[in-house]
Amino acid sequence: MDREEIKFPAAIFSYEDSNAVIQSIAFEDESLFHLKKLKELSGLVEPFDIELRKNLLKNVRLHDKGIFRVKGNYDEIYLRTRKIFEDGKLPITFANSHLVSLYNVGICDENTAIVVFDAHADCKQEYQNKKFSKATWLRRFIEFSNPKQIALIGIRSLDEEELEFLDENEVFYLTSAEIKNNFSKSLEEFDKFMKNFENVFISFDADAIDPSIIPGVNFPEPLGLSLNDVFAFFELLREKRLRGVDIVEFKHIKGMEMNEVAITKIFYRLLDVAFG
Ligand SMILES: [Mn+2]
Repeated sequence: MDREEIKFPAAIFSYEDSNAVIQSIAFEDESLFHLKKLKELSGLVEPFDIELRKNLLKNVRLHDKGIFRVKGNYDEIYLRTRKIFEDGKLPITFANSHLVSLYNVGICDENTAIVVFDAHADCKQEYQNKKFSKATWLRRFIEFSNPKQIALIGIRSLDEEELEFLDENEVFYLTSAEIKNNFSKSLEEFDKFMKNFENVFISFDADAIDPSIIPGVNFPEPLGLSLNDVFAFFELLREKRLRGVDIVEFKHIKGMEMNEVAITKIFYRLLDVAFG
């Protein structure tokens, strides 16, 4: 597996001294470009947050392992994530494809909620003749694990079969419209769901956010969440132990920095939830 030594400017710690470790996964050359742009433009974001009156990275010691080009052997993703986790550090994976989450959630025990922010349910039986893809990964996971561990936040694009599958398996979900129309009730329901778990794994698809804020995604869907919406959900996770984070499906748009700035803000906010 090839590796490129390109790091987030904020990742200034050695592996040994770190408490959070970033790995980026590129399945093809194009995503390598998007990952590089994210790292470069993340430098535009001020880690100090005026609303919370603190530096979001104050207690975070970030290490960046660089960008891995993965061809075929996806188990390597899981093995590397598990190693970071077993070393007592928070594994954070950036990738253009949501498929990485299928491998990374392998580190979750039954006491870990898997919270997926996404416009899509990713529960298709097959996608483009593939059983393992960004549009099928959550169905594959549910087929061999406990669907009651999953919370799907912000969905608004799926087909009848996917909805049937979610309902049959009693997956907890909140649609984007439900969240918009009844914000406090949605937070309450999510809080109740989280009461069953001590730990949390977050799989964050950038298209959960409205494309007027993050247009640089593979499958843009209107009527999405705002950054403040998702930050309110994050706030309910402060008492939990964060086991892992995936941030996926984003891409660079030429001449535009907003995608990367918004994603970095989400990233820093999650780090503060974990360590702040
Ligand atoms: Mn999606």
